[in-house]
Amino acid sequence: MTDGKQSIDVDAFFAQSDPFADVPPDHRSGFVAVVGRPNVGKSTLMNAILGQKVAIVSPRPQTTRNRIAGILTREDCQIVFIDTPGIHKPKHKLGEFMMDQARKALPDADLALWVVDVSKPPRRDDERVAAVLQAQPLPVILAMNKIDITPPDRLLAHAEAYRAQVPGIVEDIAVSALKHQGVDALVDRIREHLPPGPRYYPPGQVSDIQERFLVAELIREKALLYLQEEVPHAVAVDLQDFEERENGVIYIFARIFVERESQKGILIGKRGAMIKKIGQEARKEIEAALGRKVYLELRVKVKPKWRRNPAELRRLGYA
Ligand SMILES: Nc1nc2c(ncn2[C@@H]2O[C@H](COP(=O)(O)OP(=O)(O)OP(=O)(O)O)[C@@H](O)[C@H]2O)c(=O)[nH]1
Ligand SMILES: [Mg+2]
Repeated sequence: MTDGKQSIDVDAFFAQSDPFADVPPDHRSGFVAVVGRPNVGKSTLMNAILGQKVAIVSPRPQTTRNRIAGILTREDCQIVFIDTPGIHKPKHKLGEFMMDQARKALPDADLALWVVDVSKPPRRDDERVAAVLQAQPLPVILAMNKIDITPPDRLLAHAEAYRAQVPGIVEDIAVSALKHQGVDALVDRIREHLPPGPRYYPPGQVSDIQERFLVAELIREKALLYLQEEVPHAVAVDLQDFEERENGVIYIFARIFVERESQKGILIGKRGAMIKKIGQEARKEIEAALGRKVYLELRVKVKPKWRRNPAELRRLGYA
């Protein structure tokens, strides 16, 4: 190297930097569709598996509206989980979109992870899920969630009732996504049912979602958390502006849609108290997620029947 140029061993360079090259011979990989009725803890479980919040979570049913990929990379496997909206009987076009999202996750998957709330016996929506699963040739793993609130005698009876609904269940396992019980064991069982395969994504990638989507979702999550009854379901968040200002602060402006004037009143609250609380809580979490200081401005707008309006749904990414 007397001429000052460095020679590079090209093969060694690529072997080192190729995130896909370095997997052991027993490496497995595949796609897992996470399905179940609303509110059973699908998104909580996916987040627990990933050790990171990728999908929003709330006590209201029908929180998740889109398919969201969460990617778990371990030394011995890479599993792409597809979180889906809870399966239910749709009442409007938004609901139809959500069901479509749930169903579309299955044909591309290697395995279905059926999440149930084992503290309760199966109900009508669980039967809907069972029917969807039975129409697929996929192996099914039953994740019996919420064992932290399930008395042991009920666990046995309910487990039996859920198992009876889908003959193709290859494994069942009791977990608590909230308390992180049984989650690692569940991943080990999932891995066993996946084929040998490479990494599809670089190890650092945890999801397929964009920053803007996450921001809008975190705002919606806080609205879901603090609002009551039918209002949460009428909420959509339309991110209008997301830009870095000269002082390094990220300025975000979002419109929150509701369907009626009465809902707007509830969302704003007495002297703006509710929207302020939603904004404050959302801002804290957005700042943590982006690792930046955020200025968040929210405005509420009435969009009558947006959940039935194809053009609005398209604009909001629900089509
Ligand atoms: N006690 C208990 N609660 C849980 C557990 N897992 C989830 N939850 C709660 O159940 C509620 C629903 O959780 P989500 O993860 O949003 O449920 P989901 O199945 O994704 O719901 P949709 O997106 O509406 O289909 C939230 O209040 C969670 O905190 C658990 O293991 N134990
Ligand atoms: Mg969800």
